[in-house]
Amino acid sequence: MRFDIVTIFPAMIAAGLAEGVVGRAIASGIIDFQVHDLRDFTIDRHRSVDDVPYGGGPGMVMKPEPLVAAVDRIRQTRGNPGAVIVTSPQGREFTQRQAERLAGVRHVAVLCGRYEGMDERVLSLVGAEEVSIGDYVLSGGELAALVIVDAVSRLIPGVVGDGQSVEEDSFSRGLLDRPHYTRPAECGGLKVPDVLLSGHHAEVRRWRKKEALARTLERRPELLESAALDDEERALLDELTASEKSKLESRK
Ligand code: 4FV
Repeated sequence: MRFDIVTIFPAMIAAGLAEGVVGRAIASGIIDFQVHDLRDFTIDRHRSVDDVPYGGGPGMVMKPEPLVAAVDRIRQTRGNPGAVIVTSPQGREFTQRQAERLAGVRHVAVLCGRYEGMDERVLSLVGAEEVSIGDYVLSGGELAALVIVDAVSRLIPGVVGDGQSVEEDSFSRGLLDRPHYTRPAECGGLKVPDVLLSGHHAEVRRWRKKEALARTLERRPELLESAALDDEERALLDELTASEKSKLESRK
């Protein structure tokens, strides 16, 4: 998997990807990743990356020329990315599905916004898509770029040691994750559910499915509409909704 990140704060990106599974994947070469300092693509002796907004108003806007030049350079030196992303609150919501799509693209460039954002013409000039990591305003797109690179990298074979844990990830099947426990069996008076100490693998698997469904039903019921449930999960969900209904009935 190849990533190219364009930013005015290269050190922030390098630091954010230096540790953990992604850091190791970069060190081992599974992930080929390059950061590009936007100031290297400026055209004036002040290395300006921003300018005052047309029409007046507060703040500054990122100039189009350095961003276009940076993407041109990436295309010349690193090959044509399958996706060019601009991280911004105006973008399409970033989801696990989007992460899977980008993992399939194999080469992604990300342009990090700063100030009030980029000149709108950049999007069409470089053929970029806007992606948002959430409905809040960051001081820059770098943290969003790190979120995207991390979520996509985990899906690349060999990045996460035990591939199984990626398959069982939250949202990989559209459900919230089940609870996790480890030693000691009792902590602060709180016990680990007996089923997990039982050694009954089938019972454990059934309990974990039920817990993931119960959490999703309680906290994010809208996710159930698009979740890929197997027969056992559909039966468990029917049980859960039935008991929900009876609880509601009993309250009346
Ligand atoms: C953002 C988000 C975000 C907006 C102005 C950078 C900032 C500044 N990016 N998801 N939410 N970006 O807030 O992706 O340019």
